[in-house]
Amino acid sequence: MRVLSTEQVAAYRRNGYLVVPNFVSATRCLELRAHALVLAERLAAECPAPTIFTAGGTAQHAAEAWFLESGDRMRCFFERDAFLPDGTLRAAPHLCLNKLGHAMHDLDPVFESFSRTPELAAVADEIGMRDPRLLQSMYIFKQAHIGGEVQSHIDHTYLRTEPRSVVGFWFALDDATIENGCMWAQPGAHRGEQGADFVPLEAARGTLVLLDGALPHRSGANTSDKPRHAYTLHAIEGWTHYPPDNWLKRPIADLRGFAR
Ligand SMILES: O=C(O)CCC(=O)C(=O)O
Repeated sequence: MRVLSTEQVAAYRRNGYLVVPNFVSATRCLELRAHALVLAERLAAECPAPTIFTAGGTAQHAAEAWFLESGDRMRCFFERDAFLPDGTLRAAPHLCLNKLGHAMHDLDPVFESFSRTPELAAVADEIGMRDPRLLQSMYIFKQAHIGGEVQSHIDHTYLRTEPRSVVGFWFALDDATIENGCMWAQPGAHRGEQGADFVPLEAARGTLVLLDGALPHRSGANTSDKPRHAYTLHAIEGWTHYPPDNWLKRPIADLRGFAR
């Protein structure tokens, strides 16, 4: 199976990103979206008091452990602006979430089948991955009005292998526009080229955006009244060294690829 053209692969290498419209059908996107809301409601109900994410001291420590121990689990994380001054949530918990993370691709059958497809296996192969392993999944809500900004970063900082190998597979489950906080990336910066401005990666529902692990990218706050749901997978090469001081603690040998 061939999914990307030679020109698309060349553009990915040159720019460090590739926007692939219509990669997933709208129906599949809406199925995942509906399922994520049900899962979110369950996870939010199971979550210890969400106020633990607001304050300093012990509370902050608990919040960090909640994050750091989520690499092989499904957990929910709240938006900073979801809290009223008295510490209570502005709306139903699942409408206040920033994201779910970080192992839905292994632990949830609906996410698993979205994450492991022959088309994704072909894309990974076409961009030169030899032994892709799924390390992390995130369901990002970017809620209307309160969806926070994601500051510029490279994924290799958070998911480090030696040598560098991480690739992001980001799926627009809603139309992502400048207004509702689409991704932005700096073309060519993964090759050390400096000077290019960030460009918006507007993406209609069903679009796949590939991101080289060394490419600076960010997304704006969502000040609009339209949510911007997205799902993202990060894959690393199985033959690399995965240093144990990475925040996400999973042995590389336990990770599986794109095949079901
Ligand atoms: O969806 C976003 O706003 C940011 C996602 C991101 O940074 C990533 O998938 O690496």
